[in-house]
Amino acid sequence: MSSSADDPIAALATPAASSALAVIRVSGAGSLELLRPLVGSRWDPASAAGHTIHRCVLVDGKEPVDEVLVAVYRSPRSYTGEDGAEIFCHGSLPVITRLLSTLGRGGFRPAGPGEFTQRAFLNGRMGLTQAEAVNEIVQARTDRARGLALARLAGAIEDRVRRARDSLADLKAGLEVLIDYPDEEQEAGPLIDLAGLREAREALQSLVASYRQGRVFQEGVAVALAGATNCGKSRLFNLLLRQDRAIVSDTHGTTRDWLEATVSLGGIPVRLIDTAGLRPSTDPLESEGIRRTREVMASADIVVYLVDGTRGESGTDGSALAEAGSAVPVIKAWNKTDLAGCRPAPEGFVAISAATGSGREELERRICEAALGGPPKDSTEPLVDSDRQRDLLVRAVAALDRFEAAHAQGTAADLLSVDLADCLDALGEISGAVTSAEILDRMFARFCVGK
Ligand SMILES: Nc1nc2c(ncn2[C@@H]2O[C@H](COP(=O)(O)OP(=O)(O)O)[C@@H](O)[C@H]2O)c(=O)[nH]1
Ligand SMILES: [Mg+2]
Repeated sequence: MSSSADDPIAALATPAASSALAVIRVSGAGSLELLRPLVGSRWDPASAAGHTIHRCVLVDGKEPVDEVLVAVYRSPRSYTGEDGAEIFCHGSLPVITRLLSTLGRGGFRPAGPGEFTQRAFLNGRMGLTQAEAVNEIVQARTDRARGLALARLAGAIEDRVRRARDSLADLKAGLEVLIDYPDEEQEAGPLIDLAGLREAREALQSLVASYRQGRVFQEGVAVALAGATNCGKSRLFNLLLRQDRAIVSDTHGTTRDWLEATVSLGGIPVRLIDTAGLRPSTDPLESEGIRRTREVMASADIVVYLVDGTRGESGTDGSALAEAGSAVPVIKAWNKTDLAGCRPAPEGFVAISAATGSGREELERRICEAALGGPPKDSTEPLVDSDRQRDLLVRAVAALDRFEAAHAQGTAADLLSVDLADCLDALGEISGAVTSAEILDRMFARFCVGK
């Protein structure tokens, strides 16, 4: 993919599957002229105004292909900043395939992944963190992840980075004065505003710290439910899913394979895994199930380990807990607290009843905290999701730390300005003010085609 080109491109923006409607997007210099022979003779796309919609039959040569709506966009008031259109056609695979091949013969090149958004960035329609947010909102799996991505799309991160960058650029200008007129300091007082620098550092560091939570809301976590046979794993699985998925039975060893389903807990996409119960077994099928349970427990992000409170903790529980606890965070739950024969939950266990649902909120809160590595941040705080952004933020903060240390040692202004320049470069790369074609190509390659 060439990142400077504005040649006409086309791509399907909706899934290649049968649906009521599909949207095909075209963009690039001359794209409206290229549409002219495809729309019949009733109107001329090349002379249509921007933000107008036209109903027509698209033709392949003389043969009609589909009746469609064409939304026309004019540069620069379009998503990409170029002339372009969105074609709303019927969502059948034959229609989609035929229209794409017609457009291809008509002079449009198939777009690469993220190419529309890449052009939007290159044409100044959005900053790089917003371009990344476009992909994040497309990939969001919970309502919370959607909200966080939308805030980034609106510029939540862009704004913070720009503010820090502006104040550091002022600082750099002050330093430059010191370099050019070294005697100025005595007369003008210190030109280095350390308070402003620290404030910028704080703001950037808090974005770095938000990365883990940002990732968790976007990527989600795998949570394995484990424990002895009949402790209530499958019933808890169904309770957390709010749906009867797993077979619940008082026959020991009912669940043999593991089952999984995705649920949103506190806005985090959680892949919940119900496993075969742990107990010594001579049944080869059950033993295989138990072997898989151990694998799932070791590879999960979090293990919820259940103990049947009417039976208490066994030796098997003790060794399984020790094994899992050395690898992943374990939340211990004491189940069946609704039964009269249930013993009080020991220290360190969350008391729950998979039957009545009591203790569910506390268990869900503990799962979220374990996933986020602490209590969730205030929902108005922007969270960084991109590892590219995080790495650059870390670089910017490290440069500021070097600056402060060097300043404390009385280092000369021209040397100090090197650290500041490094910080400003890193911040410039975050929003894309400073960037290379190679970085852009790598970033947009992760997008879907049509975005
Ligand atoms: N009273 C009560 N019964 C439960 C509770 N949790 C599970 N059970 C029962 O315990 C038995 C085993 O449950 P199940 O979920 O299949 O256990 P698993 O082997 O760990 O998956 C079933 O009869 C469930 O109805 C609970 O919290 N309270
Ligand atoms: Mg089960």
